[in-house]
Amino acid sequence: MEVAPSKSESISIPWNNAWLKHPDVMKWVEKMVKHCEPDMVHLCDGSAAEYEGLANYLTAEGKIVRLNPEKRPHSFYCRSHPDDVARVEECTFICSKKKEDAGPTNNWKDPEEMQNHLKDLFKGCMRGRTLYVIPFSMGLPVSAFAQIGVQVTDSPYVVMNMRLMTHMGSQALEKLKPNSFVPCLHSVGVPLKEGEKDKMWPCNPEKRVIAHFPEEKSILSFGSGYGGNALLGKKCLALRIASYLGKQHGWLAEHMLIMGLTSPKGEKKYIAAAFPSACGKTNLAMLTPNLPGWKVECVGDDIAWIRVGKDGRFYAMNPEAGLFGVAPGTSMKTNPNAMASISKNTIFTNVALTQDKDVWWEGMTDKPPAHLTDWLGKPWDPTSKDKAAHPNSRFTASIRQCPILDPAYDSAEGVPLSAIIFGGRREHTIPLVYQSFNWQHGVFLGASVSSETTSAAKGVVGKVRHDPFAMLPFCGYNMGDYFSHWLEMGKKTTPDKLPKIFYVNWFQKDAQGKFLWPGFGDNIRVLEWIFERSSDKGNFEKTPIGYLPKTLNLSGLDLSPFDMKALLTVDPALWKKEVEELEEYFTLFKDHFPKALKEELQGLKKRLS
Ligand code: OXD
Ligand code: MN
Repeated sequence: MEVAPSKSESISIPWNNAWLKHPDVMKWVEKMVKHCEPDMVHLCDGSAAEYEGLANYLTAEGKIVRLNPEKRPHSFYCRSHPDDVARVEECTFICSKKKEDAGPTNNWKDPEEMQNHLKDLFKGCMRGRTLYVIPFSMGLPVSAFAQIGVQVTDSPYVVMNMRLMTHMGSQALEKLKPNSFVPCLHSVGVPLKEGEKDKMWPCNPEKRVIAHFPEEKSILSFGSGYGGNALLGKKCLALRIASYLGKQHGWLAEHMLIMGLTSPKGEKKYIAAAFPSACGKTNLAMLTPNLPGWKVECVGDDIAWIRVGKDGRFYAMNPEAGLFGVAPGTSMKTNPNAMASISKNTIFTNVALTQDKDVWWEGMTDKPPAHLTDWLGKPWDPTSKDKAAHPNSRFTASIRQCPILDPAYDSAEGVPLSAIIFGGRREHTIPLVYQSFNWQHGVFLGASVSSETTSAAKGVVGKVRHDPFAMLPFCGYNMGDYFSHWLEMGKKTTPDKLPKIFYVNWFQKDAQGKFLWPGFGDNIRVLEWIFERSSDKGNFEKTPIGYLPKTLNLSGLDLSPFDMKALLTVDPALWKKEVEELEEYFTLFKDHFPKALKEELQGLKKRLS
């Protein structure tokens, strides 16, 4: 087969002064251009005009739809390929030099082998396309803790999303120090032949690979254009690479929301909470309290970088600039603040389209509007079992649009944490809320998180799996060493300065399969107890698994005492099974499993017997 000569030989990259200050980046980009062989190169400045230009281009190509400006100003709608709708954990690799350093919960490939494989895949992969160069900062560029990445991609949709999700453009370049950027190479993996018409959503599912090289701080992603697979600042940099950096330099990169909580007396505390994907972090981060006088403000809804501050307290910052939330289930009832955040300037992917060019998804309203087009682009039949929106359909919007954005989002240091919450989606066994006895026991609670799988990742939905610290898909090194790192972090300060650790489960069901707890705005009742307990106040009773509330503030809530009792029960028989399960799971980590957590497991066993 004859291969046409590459146009990239004759490409001149339009370097300007901002880039000329970064010869290391220029050299890397030149290498990528030569290898990927695009037809054109665009250096992104992150401006509104650039965003507008890309939106116009994709609209003209029919790849995105401009929504009705009267309903959803300056917003866009996009449909992905049906096989490119979620993170693909089976194609995600940690390529540390030693397999042991990736640990038993990550897919591992030898870095050299993976580089060779990817070298072949990326060769000429951008033919017929434009290569975009995106400088971006995770963390406010003014923060000493920011990490600067440079993503090369052939997806203009990814560029648009990166502008909302990261601090992108010249501001990131200005902050960049020599030889310190994280190179992030991404391609949808579909080169075009001369004159060939592009697909609506080009992707290459058979060859998908998302590879991380923690020791050399780089990321390569091939074949997917969706979410965490393609917006490389988010899961790849701010969690997998950052967790490795955190282990090296004494900090934590976590899959956590950060919220400010002000009591009716005007006292304010910050709380971070880790839940697996699609388990309600965005809803909790923006909660509208059902108890008078309480106020919630949102610092972040997905990722927290946590360090010990000069005063010995733990400080958390949100490295992201946007919200990439699951749309189904989001409504004026469940999360009015999220609905306000996405009322304009938003990109919607894989939701349903209304006749008057607005968006809809399951749970947005009780009754669907007539004549919807579903996420596959077909007229939707409301009587069919098929969903109009994909369960992992998403909205992308700047976090600045959140009406309850906490002013301390702009703090370069982050916010001091009073409490850390872990949680999962479990039908039984795990009570509504309990508190750890101390930091070490709290680390044990984090290591014990398990949850039903959701559609945020490709695969079976609803199966309970262990997801320690809600980091199973996001930890960039050996999870056993990660447990030790958490234990070490607890020794960096005095116990009185450590955030208190809690575990919650909003998802218990009764025998008929009905949720016992109303959740959403009523979760403030649990937060109130956590708020009190984080200052060693409030009621509690000691149980084998931790401190449980004797009561919660249920004023104004119609909940039967029978259900309340069930929500706060520790059933020894179920817990014995839970512990057996955990003991079996922890053997996976062999000698990387910390002794202190073995002691915690034995202690729990003893208390239950
Ligand atoms: C996400 C996820 O997109 O966790 O935040 O999958
Ligand atoms: Mn997430």
